[in-house]
Amino acid sequence: MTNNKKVLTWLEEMKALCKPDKVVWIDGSEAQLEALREEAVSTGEMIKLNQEKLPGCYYHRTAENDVARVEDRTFICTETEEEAGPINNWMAPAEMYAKLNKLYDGSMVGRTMYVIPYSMGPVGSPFSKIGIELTDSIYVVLNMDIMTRVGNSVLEALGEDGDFVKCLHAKRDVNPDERYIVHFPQDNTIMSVNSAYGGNVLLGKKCFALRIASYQGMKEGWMAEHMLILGLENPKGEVKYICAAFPSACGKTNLAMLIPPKFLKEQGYKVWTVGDDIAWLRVGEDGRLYAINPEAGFFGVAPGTSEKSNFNALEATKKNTIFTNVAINEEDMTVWWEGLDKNPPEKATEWKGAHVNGKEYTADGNKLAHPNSRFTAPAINCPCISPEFENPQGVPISAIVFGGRRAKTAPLVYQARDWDHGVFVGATMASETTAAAAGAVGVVRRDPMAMRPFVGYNMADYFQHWYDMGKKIANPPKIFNVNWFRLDDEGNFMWPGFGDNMRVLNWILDRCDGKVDAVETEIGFVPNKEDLQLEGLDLSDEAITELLSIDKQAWKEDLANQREFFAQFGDKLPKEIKDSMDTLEANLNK
Ligand code: GTP
Ligand code: SPV
Ligand code: MN
Repeated sequence: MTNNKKVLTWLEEMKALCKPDKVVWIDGSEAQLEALREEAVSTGEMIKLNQEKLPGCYYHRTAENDVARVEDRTFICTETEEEAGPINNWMAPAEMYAKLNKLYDGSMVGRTMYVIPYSMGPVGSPFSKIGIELTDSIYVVLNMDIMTRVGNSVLEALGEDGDFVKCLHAKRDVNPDERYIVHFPQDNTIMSVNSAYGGNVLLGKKCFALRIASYQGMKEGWMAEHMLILGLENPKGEVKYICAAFPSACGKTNLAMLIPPKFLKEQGYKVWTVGDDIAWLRVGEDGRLYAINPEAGFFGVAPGTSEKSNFNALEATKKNTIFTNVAINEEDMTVWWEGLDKNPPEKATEWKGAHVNGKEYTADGNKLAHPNSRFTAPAINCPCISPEFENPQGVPISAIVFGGRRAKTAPLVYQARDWDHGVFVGATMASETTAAAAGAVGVVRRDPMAMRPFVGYNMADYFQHWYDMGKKIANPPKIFNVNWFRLDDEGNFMWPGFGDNMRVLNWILDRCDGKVDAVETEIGFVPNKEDLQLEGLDLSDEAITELLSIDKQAWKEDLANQREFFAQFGDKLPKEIKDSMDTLEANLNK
């Protein structure tokens, strides 16, 4: 345990509030975790899967009303409303604490409070930060153990006087009307109540590593971003690193673990995964931007994950993995989800727990797995995990890529003119909403830097922070935007995506190396067709032209929407954004 007085004092206060029967410190030992797994199985909280086919794997089902992040119940409670800004829900801290304290009061009577010391980032890395999560859910303990570095080594690193993020989670009765996911950035505190779903309760992930960390980064001169990190190895054995920010369920895990098309694989191209969801970025002594992945596992979207689409992710889930809200194949106690293969199990338990004939059930258009069902897999299981995954200094970033789901408007790829224009490209991102958050799916909304749900302070200040960082990075990464999701008039994806995205990554790195020219358009640089490696693709010349084309009318409409979106920031909006909109307008009117 620890002599850290701040930890002990806070723990006593939280015990007095929640009134658990028992307090258990998580030490990170396999024996303790195994006992918890057994306990969770005995109470039905988890189901043990086929231990021959899926050793160390378990299944968990959440309540039907508790299957995704809840953005409308997520709050940033800063002293003033202006500090939280117009995008975040806000309430005065005193008022929110009073409201929450009533909900936590006695919430753990008859239950156990688990104390989870965890590190975001390798223990002891200069990038890393420590959190302590108190929870009454074994599911949370076991997931946190996969997703972060947990246990005694963290307490040692914290020492007697170290600071940490205070995280309190109580499951209660998962009442959606009293569900709150609340951040107090100025108090280093996160409070989550009435949920048991991933992003709402694994408080190291979105709550700490993005919302609190983005605030810390703004204060301390670094960045916390919703980005994958990958290393692309060329046939000479050189590895260059790329960060990419796509909104939830828009392809980060897939891109991070990409397997190149055959002809590129044969030439020696390869992708290494450093991270699939979150990057913490700092300026290195050489003036380059360096990134670490603060997480230790993947909390990935299950549906659509197959041997063909993402072999590496699927491999990662074959041992020591927790599956949430997928379907169970009752025949052999393995798992199934839409897109795994074309063969739904006949004897299946669908995600809500009903026993069904999977073939008949899916034939009627029902889904066996929830669209936001997930796997929690240790990063070390991934066959393409980067040798730099644990590097405490991080990896140097050559390119930053933004992207979203856009049926129209956004071309396959374009490059920003410079850092400041790149910030504008990120700030004007828009994407169709997905099942990763509760609410409507498929609605285009502005999602700057894929951070709309995750910036822990005023987004106008966040934009300014990006501009400020640009001034500190002597050798900044080049900035790009991609869109794998353009649709043709019949509603089919025009670009094959997945492994073939490697073709776009190679163009991006060629641009970083100054190896290829590009066409300057109204919105930035797009590829010359002949510079894209298109061999072996079933793609007509018209289709590729269309994918790279700029529809001026559509962009004029987008610009009008940008102006409307940015207007809500009033005088706080950085002048650079306004200038970039004016430049775009002038370009489109030329
Ligand atoms: P979060 O974990 O929510 O942050 O999601 P993510 O950004 O990691 O998305 P992920 O890679 O899990 O992909 C989400 C969905 O998009 C899956 O159903 C994928 O099959 C699909 N997808 C990923 N890449 C592509 C692509 O290149 N083209 C198409 N058409 N679909 C893709
Ligand atoms: C996302 O929604 O972006 C996720 C899953 O990565 S969650 O942990 O629920 O946020
Ligand atoms: Mn994510």
